[in-house]
Amino acid sequence: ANKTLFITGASSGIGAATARAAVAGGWNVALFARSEDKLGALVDELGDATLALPGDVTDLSALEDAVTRAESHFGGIDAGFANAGRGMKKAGTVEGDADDMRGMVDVNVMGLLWTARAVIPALKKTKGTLVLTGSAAGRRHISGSIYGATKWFVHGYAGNMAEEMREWGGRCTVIAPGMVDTPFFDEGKPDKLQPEDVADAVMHAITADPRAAVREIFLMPQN
Ligand code: NJP
Repeated sequence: ANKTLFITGASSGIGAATARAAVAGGWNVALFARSEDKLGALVDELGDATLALPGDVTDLSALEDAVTRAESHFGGIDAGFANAGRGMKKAGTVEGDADDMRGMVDVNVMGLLWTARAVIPALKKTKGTLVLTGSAAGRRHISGSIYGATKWFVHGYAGNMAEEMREWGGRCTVIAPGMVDTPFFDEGKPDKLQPEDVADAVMHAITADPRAAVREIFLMPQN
């Protein structure tokens, strides 16, 4: 039977590109994000191998319901991709909008933890792989203090989870991309990764031979 990947932030950018790559590789894909219309368009494009599961990653019970639906629809979940994230226009501790700051921590930190909490029981049944979208900004210090700090959290969590999941045969990968050409950054820097480059890295992590744990992939634009 085909394997199944559960993706958050599936409606756009890296998540949508990963859904396309996974379907092309023979996987089923459960698509979780808030934008129902965009998930619907992706299901129209990719067909029966996909399932739209609209919801917000800050809502643990919405994630748990989505995982239950994906498991019963596809017969199991072999990999999870906690990828939903948001940035801030002004990310300074004092300059940034207070509600934006709270919202970003809620999505990038709590949303990631809720995704892991919801999907891990399913991954335990398949000895599956959890992939997290970190960032180059979670591997080095940048100006824009809060966004980078949320991504340092992702990297710290990923290392601990790799050890924790190994106890039952699971794997955890964190992907640290530099700038990617998605709606996430509106400023026009010329040299960026394409979302397909990150999708390739995710596919590598989840399809690696079970004896190999791909713990971290650091991906930068070459030019
Ligand atoms: O951005 P974009 P990316 N609940 O805006 C979803 C990281 N990253 O693909 O809910 C559920 O195209 C949103 O869906 P919707 C970045 O930090 C990027 O670039 O429908 N989903 C959409 O599908 C993030 O972790 C760069 O609005 C929520 C997706 O998140 C990841 O890559 C560099 C949500 C965002 O798609 C994907 O971002 C880097 C919520 N509450 C790391 N809030 C880069 N682009 O340069 C948002 O190092 N989403």
